Amino acid sequence: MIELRRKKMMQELQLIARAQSHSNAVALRSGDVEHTYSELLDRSATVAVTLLNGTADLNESRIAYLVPAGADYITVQWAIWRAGGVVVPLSLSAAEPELEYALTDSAARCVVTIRGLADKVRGLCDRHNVRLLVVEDVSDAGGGTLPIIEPHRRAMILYTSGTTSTPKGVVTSHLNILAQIESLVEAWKWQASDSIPLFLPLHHIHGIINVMSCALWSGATIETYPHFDADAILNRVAAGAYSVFMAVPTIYVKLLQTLHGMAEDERGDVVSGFVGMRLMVSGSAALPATVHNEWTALTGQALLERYGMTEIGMALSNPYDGERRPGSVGVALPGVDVRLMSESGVPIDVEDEAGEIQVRGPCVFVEYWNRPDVTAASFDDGWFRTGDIAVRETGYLRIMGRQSVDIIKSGGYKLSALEIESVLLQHPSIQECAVVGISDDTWGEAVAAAAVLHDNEQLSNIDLKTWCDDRLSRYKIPKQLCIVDSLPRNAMGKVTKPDVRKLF
Ligand code: MLC
Ligand code: AMP
Repeated sequence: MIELRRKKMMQELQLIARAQSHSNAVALRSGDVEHTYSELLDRSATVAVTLLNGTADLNESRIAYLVPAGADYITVQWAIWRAGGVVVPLSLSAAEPELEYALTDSAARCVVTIRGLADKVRGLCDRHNVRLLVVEDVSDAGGGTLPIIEPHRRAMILYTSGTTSTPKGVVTSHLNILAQIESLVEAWKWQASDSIPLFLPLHHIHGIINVMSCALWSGATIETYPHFDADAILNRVAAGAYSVFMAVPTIYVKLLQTLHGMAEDERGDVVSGFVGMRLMVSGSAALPATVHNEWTALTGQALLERYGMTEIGMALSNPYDGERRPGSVGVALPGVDVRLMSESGVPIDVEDEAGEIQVRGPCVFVEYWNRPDVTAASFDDGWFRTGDIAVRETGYLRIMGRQSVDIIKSGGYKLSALEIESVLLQHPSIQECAVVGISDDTWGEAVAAAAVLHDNEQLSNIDLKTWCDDRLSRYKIPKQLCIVDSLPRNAMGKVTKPDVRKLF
């Protein structure tokens, strides 16, 4: 019997086998409702059988899902994996063209959603002949066999904006995901007794891997929020509900604003809640040293800043034990090789010389979906080229900037100036435009657009925002618009983005 059970465990994906070992522990709390690991596993097996629809294995078919954080999200993610599919999480804030792009680019076979969101995707599914499955409608048909999934198989596609005008699908295997989780669990000492709030979006690696998957791997408890809600989160912090906290720098800026606006006794309770945590992490964008220091002064907690990317998981981290240096991203995480490469293609082994961060190891993604040329160009002799520039200062890496002027990091989201420009150019009044990121105390960088209009046309920022609403996620919409007679260009006729920035 035990032998049989062990054999079954070995056939399961490791993430699922780990969840089985946590059986009756609380995996998830959403409001007043708690879900054990066993409940999520049972439900995911039922949804997996429904997804299989009589077939033996989804064989890496892409299954997209539009599901808010909560029991259904985990159920659906595990179900797709257990049925042999590749998960394609969709953004809850995406506009219809963005959803359509993810569906068609990944050639998704099915979209799974909840009743409350079905209308958002029904038309798209009909148009593209994609099966629509509403998770609440799945009932237990009794039994069914799940396939054995080899860990080298593809597991996930996350869409990332960058140096191309359309987002790229970053493909990771089960092995990649495992390596990403195990590295963080070891470095940050995740434990079954941990409890963490989850308010980050679940179509990006920060929320999916660093928060959700590491917690579930460890047998810890996740408390989900439908969206970032500073007051609700701080209430639970004051109640001592969490041992670990992970957020992007913008969230720490917003929490500081909320804390400063509180009455002193109320703030005291919240600060006690933060003081009691064993770990607070910041990442996805540069944490200004001023914010780091202000946070420590107010809460006594030294934020642990780390650096990562969709393509590689997390690569660098300040230490769990030891100096956490403001403005620095620390050293390579366990199992990750990191090097700095000079512009002339020579690895840098001295301090204080800037070079590109390149990363190697089992955490590094498989490929960009259907883009073999872009994938090949992203590697240098087996090392992934991040496009981020850093220097080593007394052992720790400090991020200096990015190679591309077309990447903008706003509130932790990576945005492509080229993608936003290509949408703005569809506006009937816009003849030419250039999108840049401008420095912003809250967002890190804010999206700004300079535009040349067709003759006799006028365009206000408000009108542009309204027009963009159906076409772009709201966080991509320019916060500033500057109408100009012509865009600044160099002698070759190329728009000079540093000069565009000076317009704002
Ligand atoms: C919201 N808004 C933004 C924005 N988020 N504008 C620019 N940039 C953003 N990131 C806009 C909304 O459109 C709205 O404008 C207004 O701000 C208020 O919206 P909100 O929804 O109330 O904002 P809020 O809930 O406070 O959201 C802020 C946030 C969110 C920081 C919680 O942006 C967020 O969750 N960011 C995290 C993204 C993330 O997980 N990145 C990780 C990528 S992985 P209007 O005009 O419409 O009213 C990665 C790898 C790694 O980077 O290393 O981790
Ligand atoms: P994404 O492509 O959305 O996964 O974002 C990855 C990018 O976020 C990296 O290439 C960096 O530019 C940026 N990033 C992540 N963490 C940090 C950090 N701690 N400091 C500065 N930039 C960061």
